[in-house]
Amino acid sequence: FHSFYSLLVIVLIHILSSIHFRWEEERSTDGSKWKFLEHKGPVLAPPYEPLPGHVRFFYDGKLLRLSAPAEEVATFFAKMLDHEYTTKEMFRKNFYKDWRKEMTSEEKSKITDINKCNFTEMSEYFKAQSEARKQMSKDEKLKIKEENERILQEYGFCVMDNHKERIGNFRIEPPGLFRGRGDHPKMGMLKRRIRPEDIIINCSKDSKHPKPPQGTRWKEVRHDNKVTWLVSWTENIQGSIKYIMLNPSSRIKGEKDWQKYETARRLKKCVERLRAQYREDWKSKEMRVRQRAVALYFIDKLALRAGNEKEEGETADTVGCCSLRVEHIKLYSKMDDQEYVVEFDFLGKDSIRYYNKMPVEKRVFKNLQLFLENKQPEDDLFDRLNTSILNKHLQELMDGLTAKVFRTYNASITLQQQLKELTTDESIPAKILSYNRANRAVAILCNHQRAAPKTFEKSMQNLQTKIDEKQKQLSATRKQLKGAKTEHKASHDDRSKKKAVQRIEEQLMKLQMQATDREENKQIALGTSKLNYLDPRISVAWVKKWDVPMEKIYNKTQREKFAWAIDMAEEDYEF
Ligand SMILES: *[C@@H]1O[C@H](CO)[C@@H](O)[C@H](O)[C@H]1NC(C)=O
Ligand SMILES: *[C@@H]1O[C@H](CO)[C@@H](O)[C@H](O)[C@H]1NC(C)=O
Ligand SMILES: *[C@@H]1O[C@H](CO)[C@@H](O)[C@H](O)[C@H]1NC(C)=O
Ligand SMILES: *[C@@H]1O[C@H](CO)[C@@H](O)[C@H](O)[C@H]1NC(C)=O
Ligand SMILES: CC(=O)N[C@H]1CO[C@H](CO)[C@@H](O)[C@@H]1O
Repeated sequence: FHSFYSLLVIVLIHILSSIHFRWEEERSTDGSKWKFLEHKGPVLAPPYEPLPGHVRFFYDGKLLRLSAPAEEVATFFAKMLDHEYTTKEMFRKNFYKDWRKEMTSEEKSKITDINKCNFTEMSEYFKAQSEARKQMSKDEKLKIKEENERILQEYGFCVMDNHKERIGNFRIEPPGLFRGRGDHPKMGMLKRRIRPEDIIINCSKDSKHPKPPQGTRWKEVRHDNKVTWLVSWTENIQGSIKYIMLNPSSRIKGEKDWQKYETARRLKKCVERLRAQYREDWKSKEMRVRQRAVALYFIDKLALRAGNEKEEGETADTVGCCSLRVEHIKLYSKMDDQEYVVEFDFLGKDSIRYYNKMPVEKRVFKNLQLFLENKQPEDDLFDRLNTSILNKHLQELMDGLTAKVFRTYNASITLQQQLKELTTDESIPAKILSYNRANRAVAILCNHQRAAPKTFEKSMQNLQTKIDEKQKQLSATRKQLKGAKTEHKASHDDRSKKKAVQRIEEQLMKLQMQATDREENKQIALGTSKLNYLDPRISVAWVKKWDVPMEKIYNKTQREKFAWAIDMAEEDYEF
């Protein structure tokens, strides 16, 4: 009898440990090994539809009929005519250069000056079209919706092993003009149409391969189960490879996301050791060790990028920590009432300017002086360092460590600290304002700036009008309440007026919070940090603790992406 029980226990232990083992194994594959993958391929951009005859293009005041290829590229410009971009020298120059490549030789000889081109009618035509779309009847709108749903059902899902998974963005971007962020040197260039011949498909050998449109062929069909993309191609502007992958809400993506934040959590545990180490290294006899240690200090304290992590276009002169040049920093042994101040000024990722003044420790300052000695402005600040050396060093310090992990760690811990500091038990709108402020602190840290939206002033005005109206309504209702009191009206009437005042006060407060939020957010982009750097488990825990509706913090797409964290629900989450 006894031996039966011990046998049972042994069997149970065995089963449990194998479950545990299987779970571990699944995690360690980092989600990117499938056995079976079947999908329908991408949805290509619709072909170009030539303009109707009554839409004319004028060159130097004279009517000119363009060939279809030249006309198509001209329409890209016309569609953006109201946008500030088309007034920028760089944009116009790049556009014109690429446009000429599409012209017939006759067009090339006629059109010699972009300033003599009149795109007005084209632009008006597209504006009228978009207006017409807005005015469409319910039935027409429904038809479009149904068609989109049909396409989603056909192309929007794949089968990966035994799961049906949503595909991320399965539509290939239509051709157009490249914008880029900031003052990107390639703005205005022609982003080419992607043809089937440009596209590589990755799927299982034994699956139904996606069919290219009739009369065309894919560039290649691969069967590589180590990658998670289904479709890839190379875009012509930066030469970067684009992918169609699974939707962020899919199992595999969720696991990757989870792992990223787990790595940041591991950094939290050992960051003090790393700091002690780099401080020690500031005193090293070896120059390369000192440089590495100062660079690491910048990455830790300023959340700088390592530099050329991704290949930027060769002309975009953007800089990260390792590629800082002498001209990008200035040293002040005293500035205002601070000592040892470093001033940074350079173009970072996406050509966004990074400007910051920061007091540093004396030893860092002395080291920087040393690195600057006998150098020209265009020389490298860290001449004994490059990204691969730094990354290798980070790997040695902690498995999986990169400069990005420091950003994730700092962003997440800053969010948590800020939330703790700012949130008070007030109304829901006040809590949301606190959350957005915490998110803003992180976005500033990560240098996620944006130009104030064009519509900013207008939308602020609208909001202010609403506030003024509410205020008027409030004082009117208050007056009524007072009048009722002096007239000793029935107490029932009194109570409902009091309620009305309260309700209006709440609405007014909500509007005022919105206005503050929008004003503070004028030049800051919250989306990037929310999506890429903030551990969603912090936000989820905060939402639960303070009883804030999840949809106030995450919109639908974000809720899908962070489903793994929302489901996980760790109470009282400590990062
Ligand atoms: C451009 O063409 C439109 C008519 O299509 C005309 O009204 C406008 O004056 C033209 N603009 C210039 C600068 O010639
Ligand atoms: C995060 O970055 C800021 C500066 O950008 C720095 O002052 C702070 O020490 C960092 N915090 C942590 C915990 O790394
Ligand atoms: C970085 O520097 C090391 C050593 O000087 C060198 O071997 C390596 O090729 C460099 N890597 C890059 C990407 O420049
Ligand atoms: C959610 O917000 C992001 C920006 O943070 C935006 O790009 C996206 O379009 C929004 N999605 C929906 C469904 O509103
Ligand atoms: C078999 C094969 O070539 N697979 C490729 C699928 O795409 C990735 C990314 O380009 C490549 O690394 C694989 O080699």
